[in-house]
Amino acid sequence: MENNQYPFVNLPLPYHYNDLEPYIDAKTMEVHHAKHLQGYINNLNQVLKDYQGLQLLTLEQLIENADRLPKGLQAPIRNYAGGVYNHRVYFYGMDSPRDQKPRGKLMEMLNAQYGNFQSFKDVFKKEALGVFGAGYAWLVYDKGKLKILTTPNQNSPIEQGFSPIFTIDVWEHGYYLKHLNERGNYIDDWFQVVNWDKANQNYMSCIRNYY
Ligand code: MN3
Repeated sequence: MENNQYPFVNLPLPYHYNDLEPYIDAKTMEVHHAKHLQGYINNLNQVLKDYQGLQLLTLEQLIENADRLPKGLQAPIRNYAGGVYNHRVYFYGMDSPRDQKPRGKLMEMLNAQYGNFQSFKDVFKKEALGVFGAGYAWLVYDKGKLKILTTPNQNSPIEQGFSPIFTIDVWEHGYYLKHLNERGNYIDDWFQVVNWDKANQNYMSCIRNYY
């Protein structure tokens, strides 16, 4: 991940805000990236400003070590470093709608574990719908296998040692302008813009690091 240390900046996305239309609207993307993610970046920099030791840690290291930080820092680091990391995984995990199917080794593993792509989507959607309030649903890699899990707020699965393949942000700010209260429609639309090349790359690097 680029810009992985203090001071954090909001990197431009590798696509335009309107490139995910008609599935995710340009206004939502703009507010989400330029306002919400920017807010997390500003808050994280503000927290780290007075802690030179912590400024040397990567974004991942900050999150992975959150429970070893002084009590007063744990929640801000979890919320803000998590907010930056999780949003980056979410934004980089999307691309303009193309061939909306997994490929390569990732597709083989999804088929092996879930039967077929549709069954995987059904399970993933059910989990994402089940997130109470704000949070994320993730496909992660865990010791040789894929796993679907959810996290509340800005908690990140890397704190528990899981490696993300992709994530969907189900905070309402990610879909309310277009999909209103219909989170299920948003999840269906998000599946049309998943960047499966990126997902497969993430999966391949998980496999390489595991074996
Ligand atoms: Mn968000």
